[in-house]
Amino acid sequence: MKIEESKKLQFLEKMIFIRQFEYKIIDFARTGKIYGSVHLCVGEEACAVGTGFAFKKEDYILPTHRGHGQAIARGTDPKKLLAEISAKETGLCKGRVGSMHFFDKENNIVGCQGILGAQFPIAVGVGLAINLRKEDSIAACYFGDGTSNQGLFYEGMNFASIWDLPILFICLNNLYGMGTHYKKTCKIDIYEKAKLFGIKTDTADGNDVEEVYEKTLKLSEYIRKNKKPGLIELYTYRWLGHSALDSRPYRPKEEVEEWIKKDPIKRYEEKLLKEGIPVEEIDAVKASVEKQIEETAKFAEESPFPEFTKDMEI
Ligand SMILES: Cc1ncc(C[n+]2csc(CCOP(=O)(O)OP(=O)(O)O)c2C)c(N)n1
Repeated sequence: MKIEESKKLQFLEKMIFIRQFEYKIIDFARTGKIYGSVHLCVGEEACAVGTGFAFKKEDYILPTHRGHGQAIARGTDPKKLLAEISAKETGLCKGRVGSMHFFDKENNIVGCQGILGAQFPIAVGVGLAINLRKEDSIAACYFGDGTSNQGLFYEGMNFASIWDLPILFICLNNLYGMGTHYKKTCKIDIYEKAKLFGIKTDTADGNDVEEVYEKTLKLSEYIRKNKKPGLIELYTYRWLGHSALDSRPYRPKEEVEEWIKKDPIKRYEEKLLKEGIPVEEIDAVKASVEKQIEETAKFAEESPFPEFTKDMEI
């Protein structure tokens, strides 16, 4: 598949943006601007961007508890997202739900779930609604490797399969569910589980944005055309801890180093340079991201808290 140069630069820009957005959240957390837990997707940017760009406007998206990147790649306004994470009135959901439960009506993001597996029955409902309304959309349901051990995953697969629902299940296999390697909890990989339900599957290098994009696009078109579910498993790595409190003692140093060498952003930047995209264009992308991030942070910082919190001590 030939991907236009302008799209390639958009891939790069969005990946860099997502990474900087997540690091900005760390800044916010360290300086007391965020309350509660946040789950960051540094290292997994190619999964968010490669999938997000493969969907149509009318598709429905169900991100994970680690869903900032998935939403930004989909088109969510990052200012409203950071304001939401900072519990501000200008947030996507008026600052009421924060990092793990936001939705974005404008972009058909029908909600993230803090309860692992809760997205599966919701995706089944969305898939059923698409069929009943005879829409041309699909539902994209993201989940992690650890979440595939929830009973709701199997029920969701079964309903999607027997009712021929247009759902794309996207497994972000970052190797760990909190501190446990997926090989300790799954005898088989996650795409193999879906095969047991007669669901069409694929796998991709989750650190290769173009491969993720092309394979997601192909499987999405199959789902759209045939009104049948599919599952894609993306192999990637979460660079940071599960959440802010996790110092990652369970991961061998060599493993972390090996995955950092496969940095999806650095790798893509090198690929684009090799293809002849001038370094000035890449530098311009980086400068633009830096500016956007500062504007995003300023917006969130300067936004007011909801009125009802004014007498609360935090
Ligand atoms: C039903 C339920 N059980 C446990 C938790 C606590 N919990 C939050 S994230 C997580 C690990 C999820 O792992 P995975 O699905 O692989 O996603 P990742 O965090 O690696 O992105 C756990 C156990 C929860 N939120 N919901």
